[in-house]
Amino acid sequence: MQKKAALLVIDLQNDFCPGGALAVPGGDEIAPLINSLARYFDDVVLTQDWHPADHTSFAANHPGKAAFDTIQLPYGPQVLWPAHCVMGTLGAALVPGLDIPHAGLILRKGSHSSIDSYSGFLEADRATPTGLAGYLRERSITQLYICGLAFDFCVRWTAEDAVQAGFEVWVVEDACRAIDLQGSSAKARAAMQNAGVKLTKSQDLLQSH
Ligand code: VGL
Ligand code: ZN
Repeated sequence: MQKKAALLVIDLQNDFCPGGALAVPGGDEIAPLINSLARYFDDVVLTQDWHPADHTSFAANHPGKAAFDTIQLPYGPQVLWPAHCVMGTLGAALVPGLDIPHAGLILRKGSHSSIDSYSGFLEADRATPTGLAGYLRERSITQLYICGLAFDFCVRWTAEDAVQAGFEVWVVEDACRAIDLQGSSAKARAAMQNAGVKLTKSQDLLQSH
């Protein structure tokens, strides 16, 4: 079978960059590198975290709770975040430095009020698919290179679900940045490796082309 690879760029949005509502340290640094990587791929998918204002992941929607607390929801534990990536706002927009005009799909996720979705494939109830696996399969894509924000949340969940969905998966570590909440970055690395995700560096990817 022919191997065809796509690049997934996760949540490169203003709110995840310094000055944004849920800033990831160094989040603004990786756009130029990701633009360079994207030139090696015919198929590029961008994801956008895209929440309604009443989203269940926002601390402000849970009286008495604070940002970064964890609560129990019907589908399991949920970290509460500052309100971020509210659909249609400037904070939810892709960062202006992203320059990938040939990206074929912008996939929005996390748009159901009562379910979060770190993963680009499956929402946090672990039952509601976004349609991304079908899109990729229909285009005969078997390999995925994943980069973006945040390494320890949306990149991690997307990568693990991608392996589950049957893709061969690499995370390009230097083209990611992490939130690093209570060791979540190291935990994410170990969990991804356990799940069969390969960690790589942009240099290795660029050299192999
Ligand atoms: C993300 C926390 C909440 C991410 C999204 O893109 O990693 N993290 N929503
Ligand atoms: Zn979110």
